[in-house]
Amino acid sequence: MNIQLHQKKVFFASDFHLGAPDEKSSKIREDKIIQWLNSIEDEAAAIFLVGDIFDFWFEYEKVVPKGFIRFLGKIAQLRDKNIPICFFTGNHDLWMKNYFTDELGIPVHQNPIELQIENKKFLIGHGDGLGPGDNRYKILKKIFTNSACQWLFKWVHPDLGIKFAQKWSGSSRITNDLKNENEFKGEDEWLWQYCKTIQEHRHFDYYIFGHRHLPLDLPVGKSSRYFNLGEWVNHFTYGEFDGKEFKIKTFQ
Ligand SMILES: [Mn+2]
Repeated sequence: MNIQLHQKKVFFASDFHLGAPDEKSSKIREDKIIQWLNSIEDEAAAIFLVGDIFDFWFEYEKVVPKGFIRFLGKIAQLRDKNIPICFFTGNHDLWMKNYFTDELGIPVHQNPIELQIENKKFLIGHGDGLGPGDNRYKILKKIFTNSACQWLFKWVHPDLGIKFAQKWSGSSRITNDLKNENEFKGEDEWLWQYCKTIQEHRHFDYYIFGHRHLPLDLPVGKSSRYFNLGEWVNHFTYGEFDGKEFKIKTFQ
């Protein structure tokens, strides 16, 4: 995949966690996200939404979860203006299938993708399950992505299935994450380690990940950086690439 900028910019954001921790605060966040999308739409060459956009998402044969209607409307409007949008699944919404692709022409990536924008090489992904550690989650992810498990879950009535999933998600939810994970762990930042490992045999100018909920801008070797996009419950951070430089910015 190759993106031409034509004087425009590419934008990146992740971890909106729409739906969490409750409807009221999610609505306020949703409004803020729409304001951000309004503010960038005229200069957006493309928008990458890098996982955990929804705190829970599951696509049944004929049913998708209620809610987020203004966000979805805004996304649809941007697509109708022909602005490319890319979704990534995160660990909270890894059950996205082809709904967004069929309805809106938005590709949904389950794994990191390589991308060239102007003359810079990007590796972009949510970041869950990459690098060392996080072994409990790596086992869970095997279960969550198992097609037999998904098939079984799909036959639970959505009113029950979604309620159960939201309870579960609440136990690992952003509020918990932020309690324990809001501090920079130095050399133990496992996504940073992951970038360094990749960089040993391949070169990317920019490694862009979410999942960590902490905005980061760290060197990976001499001419390469790892950026973490932060999240939208407390930080309201996003990435912006103008063809020359990648920056983490805060939406006010
Ligand atoms: Mn997240």
